Amino acid sequence: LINVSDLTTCEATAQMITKARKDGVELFFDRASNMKACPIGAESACCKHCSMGPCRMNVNSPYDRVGICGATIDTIVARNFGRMVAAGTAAHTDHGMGMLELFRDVINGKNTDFKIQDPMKLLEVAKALDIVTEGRELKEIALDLYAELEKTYTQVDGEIPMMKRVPPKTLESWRKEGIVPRGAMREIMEMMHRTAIGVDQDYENLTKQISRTALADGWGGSMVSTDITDILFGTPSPVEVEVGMGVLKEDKVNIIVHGHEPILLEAMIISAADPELKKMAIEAGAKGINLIGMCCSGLDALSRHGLPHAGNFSSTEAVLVTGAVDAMCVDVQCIKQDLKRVAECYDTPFITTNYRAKIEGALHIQLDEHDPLKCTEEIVIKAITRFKTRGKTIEIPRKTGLGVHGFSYEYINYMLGGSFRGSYKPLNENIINGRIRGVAGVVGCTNPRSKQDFSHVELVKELIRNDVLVLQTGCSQLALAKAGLTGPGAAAMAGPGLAEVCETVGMPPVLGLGSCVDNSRILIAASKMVRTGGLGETIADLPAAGCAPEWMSEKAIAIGQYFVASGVYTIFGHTFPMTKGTKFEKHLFEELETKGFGKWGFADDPLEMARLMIAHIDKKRQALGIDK
Ligand code: NFS
Ligand code: SF4
Repeated sequence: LINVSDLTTCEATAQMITKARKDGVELFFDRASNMKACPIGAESACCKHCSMGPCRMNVNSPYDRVGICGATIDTIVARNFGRMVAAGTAAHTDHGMGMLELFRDVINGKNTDFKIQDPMKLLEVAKALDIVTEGRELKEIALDLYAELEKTYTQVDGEIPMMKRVPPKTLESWRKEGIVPRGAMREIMEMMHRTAIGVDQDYENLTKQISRTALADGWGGSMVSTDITDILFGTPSPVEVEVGMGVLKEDKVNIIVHGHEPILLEAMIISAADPELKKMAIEAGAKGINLIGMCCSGLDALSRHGLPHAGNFSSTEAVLVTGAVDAMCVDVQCIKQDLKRVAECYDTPFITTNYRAKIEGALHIQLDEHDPLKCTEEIVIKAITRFKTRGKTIEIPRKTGLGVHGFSYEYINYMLGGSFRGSYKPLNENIINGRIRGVAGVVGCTNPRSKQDFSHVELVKELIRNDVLVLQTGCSQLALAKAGLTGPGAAAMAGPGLAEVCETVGMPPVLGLGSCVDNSRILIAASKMVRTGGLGETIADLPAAGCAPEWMSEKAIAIGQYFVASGVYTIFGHTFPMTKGTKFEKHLFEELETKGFGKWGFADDPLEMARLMIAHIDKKRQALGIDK
């Protein structure tokens, strides 16, 4: 067995891996060390798109053969990459579509448990999409907004609505390249079609559709999801939150919600506050109900309501090992199938709630969008019952990280500009005068094939030390939160320029923006920076870079590609689904930049990631003539 200290830098997770080994319970860390990655698959050099194959290429000499149909290595790697982007885009857009349907049901009174919490944001998004708002009822505007946003998914021709928010020069370059998305369903369908046997066999042409599909995610499905969720449940503003397994309470009924669509956790918040259920919990001997989020659903509720959060993707099995979880309920995405078995080992009820994501043998309680509390109340009751029969072997790691989260792009405006929905001018000015060297997005998953949290934390430390302001989302944000770097105190670790800005404004140098779909907040922030002026005309001109140091999901590849297509240099860590020395590699890693897009990068070491990002930021500063 591998040393626990080589698997994670999260103390709580380390403690639970040790306990699980003692308890004889296998976790995914140990499976990852036992499962050797296939060297051909790791470089994406195989194809199984038809039954003449599967065909394997030679990664050491990629051009020495072709597939049975004649497909070259570039075709094979590009097609595989395209299908990853299609899958990732499908995940984010299906999630966004779900939120949009909920919005429609709320406006039409089909769901009465929720109501519109941020009408101001509703008006703002409507105005951005040229919907008339003057002298009209909110409901009328909302219905128009629904109809407009539905096009993000279903439109077959034309440009998706959010293209109106793209900086004009960036949009112009997309039009020239023919990559403006029409509608997500159309783009995903075409991507799947073009990557089938015998269709698109030109890696440059495939790359165009790969970009178009990814843009339908970032500026489409994900962006709609973020905006609609803000409208329904409130736009985040800074809130102090405790993160880490120490948020579990020995004397309370602990319920964990893990997954991605905010509806389950929002409904759970209502049920956990229900006086009758609270009374039931107290009668069972508990001091109350302790609701906790994990992964992206948790990040949504953490940003909006300051709900405590137990940790990221690599800790979802480990948290069950505490024995203190009285129920874990899940919806879609990043739900490891083995959670069911680990939960069973500790007598924790494990419940799936979305018909799209059942787990063989697991209890399923369907959440009905029109009556969501029926499902969540049943889960709370199950958790209370389990609390009553809890075993004695509970072990809760003490450690938590206290930090500030919930930085929407609107709030960044307000914070730096002085008035709510004010301006990005102060941010741009601080970049131009050099106090802030540039902006970095550090995002994405954790992965058991790399030491949990390590690269996220070391990379961010190095960036802020060099005066780079860091924006965060996803499991990466939680890594930094647990490490205590999301509080204002972290300014002490920042370079002198960034520290000065942070102290003046009273903000941390690391701004947590929320879940993975909230990467769209970074796109809007970038767009505002361009529109504000002084930093070039396209997103590609900004002194900015992105990184997902420990990525694992296809969703991450879709996100990376929409950042690259939007103009951002994007580095992925530890692995990359690419055969080295191919033309497709050169295309993604070099040529796209010469066409005015961003480009992909790869690095294994966090300091190397930081070096590449800072060098890129400096290159952009130089091009803007602000390198002093
Ligand atoms: Ni993003 Fe959220 Fe985490 Fe990765 Fe999974 S939870 S959507 S995919 S693992 S950051
Ligand atoms: Fe092989 Fe071509 Fe079939 Fe792929 S599509 S499995 S390369 S024959």
